[in-house]
Amino acid sequence: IHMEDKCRNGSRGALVVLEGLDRCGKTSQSTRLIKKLDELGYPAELFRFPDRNTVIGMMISSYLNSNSQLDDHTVHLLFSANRWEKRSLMESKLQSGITLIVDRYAYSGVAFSAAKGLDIEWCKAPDMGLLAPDLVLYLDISPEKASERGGYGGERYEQLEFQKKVAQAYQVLRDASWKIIDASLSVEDVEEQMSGSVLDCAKTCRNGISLSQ
Ligand code: DGP
Ligand code: NA
Ligand code: NA
Repeated sequence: IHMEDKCRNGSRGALVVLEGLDRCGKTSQSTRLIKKLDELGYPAELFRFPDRNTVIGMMISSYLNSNSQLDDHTVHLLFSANRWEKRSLMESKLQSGITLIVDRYAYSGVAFSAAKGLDIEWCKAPDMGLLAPDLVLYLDISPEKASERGGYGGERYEQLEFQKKVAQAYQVLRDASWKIIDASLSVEDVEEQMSGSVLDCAKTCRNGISLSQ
């Protein structure tokens, strides 16, 4: 996905994205990372997509809860619009030195829609121009193992066969810059795998070195 480089020089926060299947543990890890960064003197904030608090986010939430039906292309564009509506806020936070931990981003956008059979290039287009992450952490877990975790099956996409397709789509999107995390381990061990690279990333961005490109 072609996304835009951020501030080219000067100190700034890092844009760290967590991706993975449903129930891979992203949400609890994001919270832990924020706490760790804060403790070490790196101001950090959590962003989560979809952000269900906006008008667009409420439409998405209703769709995910199967309270409304939407065409696959339409919902794809809503998810993208939901990221666009936070773009300038994210940019100003990064510029003011805040590191952002982002629970899902454009990769989810492409992976979940490609899993439905939509054309992958079509899926990438609306997210072009969003801010490029400095670090992508993929919390790797098998669809089978994720499906055994508590709370599974509550929303539209939380079905084993569909998640298998999402996992395949993520594999196509992955590149060498992604850090693959074994998300089948304990919460502590997963955090241990992630925190070093997140701190390095925050430090590098604070020192004014751009990581993307
Ligand atoms: P979460 O709040 O992280 O559990 O996400 C809700 C569900 O929406 C989850 O099944 C993943 C899916 N999802 C997240 N972002 C996107 C997106 O951009 N497009 C599509 N189609 N699905 C998404
Ligand atoms: Na979910
Ligand atoms: Na989540």
